[in-house]
Amino acid sequence: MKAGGPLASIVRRYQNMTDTEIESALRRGQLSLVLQPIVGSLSFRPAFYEALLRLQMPDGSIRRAQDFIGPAERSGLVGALDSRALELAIALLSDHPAFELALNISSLTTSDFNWIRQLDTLTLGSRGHLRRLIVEITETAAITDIDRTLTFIDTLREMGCRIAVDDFGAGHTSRSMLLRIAPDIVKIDGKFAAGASMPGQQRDFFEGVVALSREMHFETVGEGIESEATAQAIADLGVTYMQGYFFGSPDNPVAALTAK
Ligand code: G
Ligand code: MN
Repeated sequence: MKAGGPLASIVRRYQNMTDTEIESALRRGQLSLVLQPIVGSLSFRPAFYEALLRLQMPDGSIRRAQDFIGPAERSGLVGALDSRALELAIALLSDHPAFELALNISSLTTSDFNWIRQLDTLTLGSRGHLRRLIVEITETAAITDIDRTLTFIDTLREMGCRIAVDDFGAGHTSRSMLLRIAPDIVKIDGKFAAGASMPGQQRDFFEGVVALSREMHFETVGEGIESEATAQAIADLGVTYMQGYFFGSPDNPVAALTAK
């Protein structure tokens, strides 16, 4: 189809609409965090939660982060989104002293020291908050601007936060990058989960990451676990934690987890 044809105009309109909607959601406070449990592989009980951003549309429908982070990265709005997500996360840590949260940040934010300044301001340097915050970054983030990203990571760790590398193995997996980052936690991409219960490349990858992590004292999370059989197979491979629909939906409002 030639550029500027009917499809192009629909796509453009959709993206423009999304930008306006994101700005309006930011202004109106229509962003919120939902939580997905990450369970211990021995206890099968929640150890901490991943916070995921949701945007409420004027018609009441809810958009997931993956539907608006990409456009926001292209339009420059992602800094404001990550800043809002941080405010919400710190408020959650304040309201729920037993919670530990993993928060995703955009690959653009991993070189934005304003985000760290905001974290410092919001927590007033309180170690009690900072040590309950895990910052999830993606492998590709580190590759874009490695020196700045490593400084960003070091600063966060000095403040008491933990670092998780998200979706490890999803893209151009690089063990050397993982070793340079030396995260507290490696999250193994969900695409390897289903294959973990039988011999093959997926299980080999899993075993390799678990062995390396054990040697380097990184904790591990098996992502995308959707069945009991997969959960058992992945627990047997020796991961520290597990996450996926089998253990809990990524759509728990905080109230659902705290209501008795
Ligand atoms: O990239 P990251 O791992 O932060 O993305 C988390 C996303 O993974 C959530 O938006 C959630 O919808 C999705 N997710 C969580 N658990 C599962 C699962 O068991 N299966 C699949 N396919 N997706 C999941
Ligand atoms: Mn994540």
